[in-house]
Amino acid sequence: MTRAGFVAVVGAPNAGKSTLVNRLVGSKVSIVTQKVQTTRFPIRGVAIEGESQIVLVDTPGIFSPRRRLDRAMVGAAWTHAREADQVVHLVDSKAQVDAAAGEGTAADRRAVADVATIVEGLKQTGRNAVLALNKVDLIAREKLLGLAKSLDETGVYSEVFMISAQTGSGVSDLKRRLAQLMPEAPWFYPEDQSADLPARLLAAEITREKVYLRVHEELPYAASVATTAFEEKPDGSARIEQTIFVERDGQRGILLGKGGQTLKWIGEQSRLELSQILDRPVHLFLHVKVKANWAEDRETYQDLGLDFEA
Ligand SMILES: Nc1nc2c(ncn2[C@@H]2O[C@H](COP(=O)(O)OP(=O)(O)OP(=O)(O)O)[C@@H](O)[C@H]2O)c(=O)[nH]1
Ligand SMILES: [Mg+2]
Repeated sequence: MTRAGFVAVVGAPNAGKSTLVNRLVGSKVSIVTQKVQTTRFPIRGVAIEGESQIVLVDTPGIFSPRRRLDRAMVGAAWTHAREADQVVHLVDSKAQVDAAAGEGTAADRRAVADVATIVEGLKQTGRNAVLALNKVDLIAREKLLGLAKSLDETGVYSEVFMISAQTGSGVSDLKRRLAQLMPEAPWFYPEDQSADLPARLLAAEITREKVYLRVHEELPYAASVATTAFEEKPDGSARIEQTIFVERDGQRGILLGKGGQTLKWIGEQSRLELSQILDRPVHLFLHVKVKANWAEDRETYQDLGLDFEA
């Protein structure tokens, strides 16, 4: 008898959702950065535990949407939460505890508001979620218990786990439990498949991560990446062409850097990781284009596969 099902991982920006999904899957399927709102569209990672296949949907952080893209991301996160067999609500416990003690940053206070929004949303969907208190490596245990208690009192959680997605602490217990919660069903994916993200999209995500790593101060969310060509060569290598879109001319200069050094670094890092992930030599060609308002642009959603209404 096998089991298989979908688990939506929801949570405020920066809670550690992508880190958790990568850890549960055991390989990198979703990019992780220290910036909020890194994940822009739902990414599926496939984890296996015993006879269970757990398809994890790493959703964009749920937050108060402003831009069109943000609204589409929030909508996608809730759609997945409603359709999944189980919902895991991941909470950055450090941010919650700091904000409660009056020591938090503005981002921590926003995270508290986001958690309240998610609790409300869960109440409305009328379903229980598994609560996973994350980043327990950063806080004292007694503070954690208070947080667990107050969240449990909302009545929307069926159970509580305390984990560190980063160190892995507590994650195998959570994984075993999710495996039990999956319905009896044949597996959805072959055993050796860990993600169902198309290679073009994954390749674009890897480059976007490098852009963020290198120029996140100067280009907050101002860049998007599209893979424009992806060819398998007869010699077993892959030839990938990508365009990085920025919103203004000045940002183009920042991305290129002095003598093109910044773009060169981004290309080199991305190429190294892509050849590891794709397990073959990669020839990567990056272009930079200015496209004002790409975040308001309809094509952006179609490219990302986000449902879009309104
Ligand atoms: N100390 C610590 N840091 C963590 C843990 N889990 C994640 N992080 C860090 O938290 C930051 C955000 O992690 P992500 O996995 O990108 O968070 P996310 O929830 O996917 O964020 P968005 O996609 O922006 O919504 C990164 O810097 C991670 O390294 C943890 O258990 N402990
Ligand atoms: Mg993420």
